[in-house]
Amino acid sequence: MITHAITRKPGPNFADGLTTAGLGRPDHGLIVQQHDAYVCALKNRGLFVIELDALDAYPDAYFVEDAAIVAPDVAVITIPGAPSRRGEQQSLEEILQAHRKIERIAYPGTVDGGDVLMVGNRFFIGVSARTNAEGARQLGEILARYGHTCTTVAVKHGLHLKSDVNYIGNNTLLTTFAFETTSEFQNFKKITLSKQESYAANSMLINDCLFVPEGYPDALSTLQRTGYDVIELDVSEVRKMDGGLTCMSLRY
Ligand code: CIR
Repeated sequence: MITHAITRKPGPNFADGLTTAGLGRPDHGLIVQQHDAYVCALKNRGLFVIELDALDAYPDAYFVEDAAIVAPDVAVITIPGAPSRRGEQQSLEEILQAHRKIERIAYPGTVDGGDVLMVGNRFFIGVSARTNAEGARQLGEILARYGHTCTTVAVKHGLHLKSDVNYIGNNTLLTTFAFETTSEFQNFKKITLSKQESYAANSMLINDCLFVPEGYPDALSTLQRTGYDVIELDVSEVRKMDGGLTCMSLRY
């Protein structure tokens, strides 16, 4: 049961963050509205939300998911893969130490939390342009010490593993074509999205509710058939910065 979330407000300079999306410059007023709606939706599902202030020096810092991994009994503070994001993790560590034992990734290992998919006590760690093999190795070793099983998965498409594949309960993965036949995921049932709707693979399960990005009608109707409550949220400005629903919170 998820009871807590940590979020961070997007700062006025959030549009200076990293992006490859090519969808135009995002609007600050609009992302603030979208972020507020996101936080509000988490609270409406009963979560206690710890809302952090923007970090002026780190325009991508509202993507809090990348700077830490929160497992049931440990939080692992990462070294983000992008040099411009290294330093976001400090203020998260201060919060998380009240809730979990803290472990840390050590350089030259790098890990972005967006590459870490948790399914019960199994973790899939994407090795990507951001999470290197050494980071994945260290994270695997730490999580194994806490009784978790880890499997690495090559991310050859998209920014992070969870840009393309997310767990939605009942042994089911919501995925794009990129991971449909990945051998590491062979024992899961899969819902594979069409190319046009692949962005909706970054949907987020919060207990008995699925948060889905707005604007993907086929994904929406498929997910409504799962029996979960489904909530659509507009994240158009977040998408322009290569982010999505899971990236904007740490959930535990
Ligand atoms: C970045 O490139 O690092 C940010 N602009 C986007 C990070 C998105 N995070 C995520 O998918 N977990």
